[in-house]
Amino acid sequence: MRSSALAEWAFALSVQFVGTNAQADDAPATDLPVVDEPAGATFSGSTATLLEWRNNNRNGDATDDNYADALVRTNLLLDAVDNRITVRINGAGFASRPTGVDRQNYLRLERVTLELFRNLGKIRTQLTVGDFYAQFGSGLALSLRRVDELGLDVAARGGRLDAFLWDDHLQVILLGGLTNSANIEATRLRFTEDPDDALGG
Ligand SMILES: [Ca+2]
Ligand SMILES: [Ca+2]
Repeated sequence: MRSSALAEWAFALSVQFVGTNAQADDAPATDLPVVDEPAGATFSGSTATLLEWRNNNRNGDATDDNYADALVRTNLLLDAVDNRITVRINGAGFASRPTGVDRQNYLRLERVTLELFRNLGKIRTQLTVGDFYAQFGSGLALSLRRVDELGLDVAARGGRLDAFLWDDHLQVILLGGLTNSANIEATRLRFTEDPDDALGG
Protein backbone atom coordinates (compact mmCIF):
# COMPACT_ATOMS: atom_id res chain seq x y z
CA MET A 1 0.00 0.00 0.00
CA ARG A 2 1.31 3.40 -0.86
CA SER A 3 1.14 6.23 1.64
CA SER A 4 -0.69 9.29 0.33
CA ALA A 5 1.95 11.49 1.95
CA LEU A 6 4.73 10.21 -0.29
CA ALA A 7 6.23 12.56 -2.81
CA GLU A 8 5.83 11.69 -6.46
CA TRP A 9 9.55 11.74 -6.93
CA ALA A 10 12.60 12.41 -4.83
CA PHE A 11 16.32 12.69 -5.46
CA ALA A 12 18.94 12.52 -2.73
CA LEU A 13 22.64 13.30 -2.86
CA SER A 14 25.07 12.77 0.00
CA VAL A 15 28.77 13.66 0.11
CA GLN A 16 31.26 12.92 2.89
CA PHE A 17 34.78 14.21 3.24
CA VAL A 18 37.66 13.94 5.72
CA GLY A 19 41.12 15.47 6.10
CA THR A 20 43.81 15.33 8.77
CA ASN A 21 47.23 16.74 9.54
CA ALA A 22 48.17 13.72 11.65
CA GLN A 23 51.38 11.94 10.69
CA ALA A 24 50.86 8.75 8.78
CA ASP A 25 51.80 5.77 10.86
CA ASP A 26 54.31 4.41 8.36
CA ALA A 27 57.54 4.79 10.32
CA PRO A 28 59.68 1.64 10.51
CA ALA A 29 59.48 -0.22 13.77
CA THR A 30 62.38 0.50 16.13
CA ASP A 31 63.33 -0.35 19.66
CA LEU A 32 63.33 3.31 20.66
CA PRO A 33 60.86 4.32 23.39
CA VAL A 34 57.59 5.68 22.10
CA VAL A 35 57.21 9.42 22.65
CA ASP A 36 53.67 10.33 23.64
CA GLU A 37 53.10 13.22 21.27
CA PRO A 38 49.65 14.70 20.72
CA ALA A 39 47.91 13.48 17.59
CA GLY A 40 46.93 15.90 14.85
CA ALA A 41 43.64 17.54 14.14
CA THR A 42 41.02 15.98 11.90
CA PHE A 43 38.50 17.86 9.84
CA SER A 44 35.54 15.96 8.46
CA GLY A 45 32.07 16.62 7.28
CA SER A 46 29.13 15.56 5.21
CA THR A 47 26.42 17.24 3.24
CA ALA A 48 23.15 15.75 2.09
CA THR A 49 20.56 17.23 -0.24
CA LEU A 50 17.06 15.94 -0.81
CA LEU A 51 15.02 17.24 -3.75
CA GLU A 52 11.32 16.39 -3.91
CA TRP A 53 8.26 17.11 -5.96
CA ARG A 54 4.99 16.61 -4.12
CA ASN A 55 2.06 15.93 -6.39
CA ASN A 56 -1.64 16.01 -5.56
CA ASN A 57 -1.97 13.17 -3.07
CA ARG A 58 -5.78 13.39 -3.06
CA ASN A 59 -6.11 13.53 0.72
CA GLY A 60 -8.60 16.39 0.60
CA ASP A 61 -5.98 18.89 1.73
CA ALA A 62 -4.70 21.30 -0.94
CA THR A 63 -1.97 22.73 1.31
CA ASP A 64 0.35 19.79 0.68
CA ASP A 65 -0.02 19.44 -3.10
CA ASN A 66 1.96 20.45 -6.16
CA TYR A 67 5.12 22.00 -4.80
CA ALA A 68 8.84 21.33 -4.89
CA ASP A 69 11.19 21.36 -1.94
CA ALA A 70 14.93 21.12 -1.41
CA LEU A 71 16.32 20.19 2.01
CA VAL A 72 20.03 20.55 2.73
CA ARG A 73 21.85 19.40 5.85
CA THR A 74 25.60 19.94 6.26
CA ASN A 75 27.64 18.68 9.21
CA LEU A 76 31.22 19.79 9.92
CA LEU A 77 33.61 18.51 12.59
CA LEU A 78 37.02 19.75 13.67
CA ASP A 79 38.51 17.27 16.15
CA ALA A 80 41.78 18.29 17.83
CA VAL A 81 42.22 15.54 20.43
CA ASP A 82 40.86 17.25 23.56
CA ASN A 83 39.00 20.05 21.78
CA ARG A 84 36.19 19.51 19.33
CA ILE A 85 33.96 21.82 17.31
CA THR A 86 30.88 20.59 15.50
CA VAL A 87 28.59 22.61 13.26
CA ARG A 88 25.36 21.76 11.49
CA ILE A 89 23.87 24.03 8.85
CA ASN A 90 20.29 23.38 7.76
CA GLY A 91 18.61 24.84 4.71
CA ALA A 92 15.21 24.57 3.03
CA GLY A 93 13.87 25.97 -0.22
CA PHE A 94 10.48 25.75 -1.88
CA ALA A 95 8.98 26.39 -5.30
CA SER A 96 5.28 26.95 -6.12
CA ARG A 97 4.34 26.25 -2.51
CA PRO A 98 0.62 26.34 -1.74
CA THR A 99 -0.76 28.75 0.83
CA GLY A 100 -2.16 27.64 4.16
CA VAL A 101 1.04 26.22 5.69
CA ASP A 102 4.02 28.32 6.73
CA ARG A 103 6.89 26.91 4.60
CA GLN A 104 9.89 29.23 4.62
CA ASN A 105 13.09 29.36 2.64
CA TYR A 106 15.90 29.47 5.17
CA LEU A 107 19.53 28.74 5.83
CA ARG A 108 20.61 28.68 9.46
CA LEU A 109 23.31 27.58 11.84
CA GLU A 110 21.20 24.97 13.55
CA ARG A 111 23.85 23.45 15.80
CA VAL A 112 27.24 24.78 16.86
CA THR A 113 29.09 23.09 19.70
CA LEU A 114 32.50 23.50 21.30
CA GLU A 115 33.62 20.66 23.56
CA LEU A 116 36.70 20.76 25.81
CA PHE A 117 37.93 17.56 27.46
CA ARG A 118 40.26 18.02 30.43
CA ASN A 119 41.59 15.99 33.35
CA LEU A 120 41.76 17.81 36.70
CA GLY A 121 43.75 15.44 38.84
CA LYS A 122 41.63 12.30 39.02
CA ILE A 123 38.53 14.10 37.81
CA ARG A 124 37.73 13.86 34.13
CA THR A 125 35.71 16.80 32.81
CA GLN A 126 33.91 17.75 29.64
CA LEU A 127 32.83 21.35 29.10
CA THR A 128 30.30 21.92 26.33
CA VAL A 129 29.40 25.37 25.05
CA GLY A 130 26.71 25.80 22.41
CA ASP A 131 24.12 23.18 21.48
CA PHE A 132 23.91 19.91 23.36
CA TYR A 133 21.51 17.05 24.04
CA ALA A 134 20.72 15.78 27.52
CA GLN A 135 18.51 13.24 29.28
CA PHE A 136 17.81 13.00 33.00
CA GLY A 137 15.88 10.21 34.68
CA SER A 138 15.70 8.05 31.52
CA GLY A 139 14.08 11.00 29.77
CA LEU A 140 11.31 11.47 32.32
CA ALA A 141 12.85 14.49 34.08
CA LEU A 142 14.48 15.99 30.99
CA SER A 143 14.67 14.79 27.41
CA LEU A 144 16.56 16.80 24.83
CA ARG A 145 17.39 14.48 21.98
CA ARG A 146 17.28 13.68 18.31
CA VAL A 147 15.24 10.84 16.81
CA ASP A 148 15.42 10.96 13.03
CA GLU A 149 12.71 8.33 12.57
CA LEU A 150 10.23 10.60 14.36
CA GLY A 151 11.52 13.88 12.96
CA LEU A 152 12.28 14.87 16.55
CA ASP A 153 15.29 17.08 17.24
CA VAL A 154 15.42 19.29 20.33
CA ALA A 155 18.65 20.48 21.93
CA ALA A 156 19.60 23.21 24.37
CA ARG A 157 21.82 26.15 23.49
CA GLY A 158 23.90 27.16 26.47
CA GLY A 159 26.53 25.45 28.59
CA ARG A 160 27.03 22.05 30.13
CA LEU A 161 29.72 20.71 32.44
CA ASP A 162 30.18 16.98 32.98
CA ALA A 163 32.49 15.76 35.73
CA PHE A 164 33.41 12.09 36.07
CA LEU A 165 34.67 11.07 39.51
CA TRP A 166 35.95 7.92 41.15
CA ASP A 167 36.99 6.22 37.94
CA ASP A 168 33.76 7.30 36.22
CA HIS A 169 31.58 5.65 38.88
CA LEU A 170 29.93 9.01 39.55
CA GLN A 171 28.92 11.56 36.91
CA VAL A 172 27.90 15.09 37.90
CA ILE A 173 26.17 17.27 35.31
CA LEU A 174 25.56 20.99 35.48
CA LEU A 175 23.74 22.62 32.59
CA GLY A 176 21.71 25.60 31.52
CA GLY A 177 20.40 27.12 28.32
CA LEU A 178 17.44 27.72 26.01
CA THR A 179 15.75 25.00 24.01
CA ASN A 180 16.64 24.95 20.33
CA SER A 181 14.64 22.69 18.04
CA ALA A 182 15.01 21.85 14.38
CA ASN A 183 12.89 24.46 12.63
CA ILE A 184 11.04 22.32 10.15
CA GLU A 185 8.30 19.82 10.86
CA ALA A 186 9.13 16.48 9.25
CA THR A 187 6.05 15.55 7.22
CA ARG A 188 4.41 18.81 6.13
CA LEU A 189 7.67 20.79 6.12
CA ARG A 190 6.04 23.51 8.19
CA PHE A 191 8.37 26.12 9.67
CA THR A 192 8.42 26.33 13.46
CA GLU A 193 10.20 28.88 15.62
CA ASP A 194 12.60 27.77 18.34
CA PRO A 195 10.81 27.26 21.68
CA ASP A 196 13.55 29.19 23.57
CA ASP A 197 12.37 27.67 26.84
CA ALA A 198 14.84 28.28 29.66
CA LEU A 199 16.16 25.27 31.55
CA GLY A 200 18.83 24.57 34.11
CA GLY A 201 19.90 21.93 36.57
CA1 LIG B 1 -3.25 17.01 -0.71
CA1 LIG C 1 16.60 25.91 15.76
